[in-house]
Amino acid sequence: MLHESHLSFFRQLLGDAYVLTSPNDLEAYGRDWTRVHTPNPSVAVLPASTADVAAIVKYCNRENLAIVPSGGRTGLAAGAVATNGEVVLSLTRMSKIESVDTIGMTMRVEAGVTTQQAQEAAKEVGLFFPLDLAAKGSCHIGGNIATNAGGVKFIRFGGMREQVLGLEVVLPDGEILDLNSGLRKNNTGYDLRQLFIGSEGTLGIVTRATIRLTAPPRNVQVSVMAVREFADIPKILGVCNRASVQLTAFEFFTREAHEIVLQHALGARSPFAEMSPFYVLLEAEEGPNGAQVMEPLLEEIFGDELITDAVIASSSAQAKELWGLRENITESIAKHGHVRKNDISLAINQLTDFIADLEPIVHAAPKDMQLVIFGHLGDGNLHINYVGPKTQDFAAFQTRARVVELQIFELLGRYKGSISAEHGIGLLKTKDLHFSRSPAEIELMRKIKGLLDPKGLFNPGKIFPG
Ligand code: FAD
Ligand code: 2HG
Ligand code: ZN
Repeated sequence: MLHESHLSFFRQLLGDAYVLTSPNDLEAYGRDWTRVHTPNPSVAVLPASTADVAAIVKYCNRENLAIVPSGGRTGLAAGAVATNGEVVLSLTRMSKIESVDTIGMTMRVEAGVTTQQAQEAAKEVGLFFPLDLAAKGSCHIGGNIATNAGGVKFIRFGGMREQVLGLEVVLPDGEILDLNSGLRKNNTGYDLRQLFIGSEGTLGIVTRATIRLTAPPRNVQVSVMAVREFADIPKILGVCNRASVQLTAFEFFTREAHEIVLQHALGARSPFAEMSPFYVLLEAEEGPNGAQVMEPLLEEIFGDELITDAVIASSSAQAKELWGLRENITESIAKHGHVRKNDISLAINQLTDFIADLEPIVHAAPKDMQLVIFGHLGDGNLHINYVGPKTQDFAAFQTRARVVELQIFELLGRYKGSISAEHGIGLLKTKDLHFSRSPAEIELMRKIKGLLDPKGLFNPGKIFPG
C-alpha cells in the first residue's frame, strides 16, 4: 500500500514532474495495447538514470512495494499492465543513444530508446538495426528485450535475443549487473544475459543495452502474391529456399485480414481485381549488381501453379503500400471490432496439417465471430485474432472467444507448438503456460524467479499461473 511518505521519497529523488499520480496519467501508464484489464497503479515514476532506477528499486524492496517495469506500452500480452496498486517504473526518460561503434558494428543505448530511433541512428552511419515491427515508433529497446520481440525481419536476422550483445539490468534488490559488456564471444559459464531477455520484467529492469548492427541489406524487392490453397504457401517458401534467394520477410494474411485492412486503413487498395483466400508478402534482397530476383522467382512459383496472381512493387512508394496491407492489420482489426489475440508457432513442416485440423474449429465457432489469421509464416508464427461485433458486451465476447481458443490450444499442444511465439505471456496467458511448458520447466522457472526476486515484487502476476 502506497503512503504519502513513499511519494515524498520519489519526489525528492526525481522531482515532482516525474512522479505521476493524476487519474489520466495512472490510466495511461497502467495499461498497454491490450485494453483488457482495468489499470490501477498507485503511481508512475520516471527515472532519468540507472542510479535512479537502482534507488527506486532498493526503496521499493525495503518498503515491499511491487513494481511494473514499463516501456512503450505497445505490448500485446498485458505485461506492462498494473492492476493492483503497483509502482509503474517507466524507462521513457532514459532515451539516449550513447555511442555507435561503426567498426565493431554495435550501438549502446539506454532502455527507453525506441526501436525506430535505433534504426535511424544506425542508418545515419550507414549501418542497419534489423529488428522491425509495426509498433517501432513507440516500443522501446528495453521492451523489445523484455519481450524478446520477433517482428517482420526475423526470418533473416532473428529476434531481439540475437541482437543483444550486452545488457545492464537492475535486480529486484537494487544491485546493478553489467552482463557481457558487448562482447561477441564469451564462454565463461552461464550466459546470464539470456535469462533476462524475454523475462517480461519479472527478473530485472533493463536499463542499457549494447545491440548488434549489421551492414545494410542490399536494396529489397517486394511482392504480394494471391494464393488459393494454404498448403501451397509452405511450398512457395521451399521454392524461395532452393533458389538461394536472400529473403528478408515472408509474411502471410488471409482474405478476412485483407478485407478488414481495406475497410479501415486510410488509402489501402487491393493490388488485385479479385479477392483470394490467402496472400503472401515476400521481401527479398536484390542480387549482386542490382540483379532482379523477384521476377524469376515468381516465374518459377507461377510455373509450379502455387499462386494465381502476383504484383511486384516498382517503386519504394509501392513497396510501402504493399507492406501497409500487412502492417496495418493489427490497427484495422482494433477498429473493426472486439478482439482476442493468439500468437502461436509451429514447426514449419506442420503448418499445413495444423491448418487443416483447424478448419472444423473455425467452422464450429460462433457465426458472428471471425477468426482472422495472419503472421510471420516464414518463422512458423501465426497470429489468430478472434474478432466480434463491438455491439456485443466485451466480457461476454471474451468468454465466447475463450471457448474456441481452448480448442485451438488443445490442438496446438498435440503439435507441440507454442502458445506465444513473440508477444509473451504477461497477464493474459498465464493460465495457458502449461500448453507449451512442462510442469518441470515451470517449476524450474519459478525457482529462478524465487532466487532473484524472493519477495515477488517485480511484475507480480505475470508469466506464472497464480
Ligand atoms: P511494454 O509493452 O511497455 O512492456 C512489455 C513487457 O516488457 C512488460 O512485461 C514490461 O513489464 C516489460 N518491460 C518493458 N520495458 C522493460 C525494461 N526496460 N526492463 C524490464 N522489463 C521491461 N511484437 C512482436 O514481437 N512482433 C511484432 O511484429 C509486433 N508487432 C506489433 C504491432 C503493433 C501494431 C503493436 C501494437 C504491437 C506489436 N508487437 C509486436 C508487440 C510489442 O510491440 C512488442 O512486444 C514490444 O517489444 C513491446 O515493447 P514496449 O516497449 O512497448 O514494451
Ligand atoms: C504483427 O505481426 C504483430 O503484426 C501483431 O505481432 C499481431 O495483432 C496481432 O495479433
Ligand atoms: Zn507478429
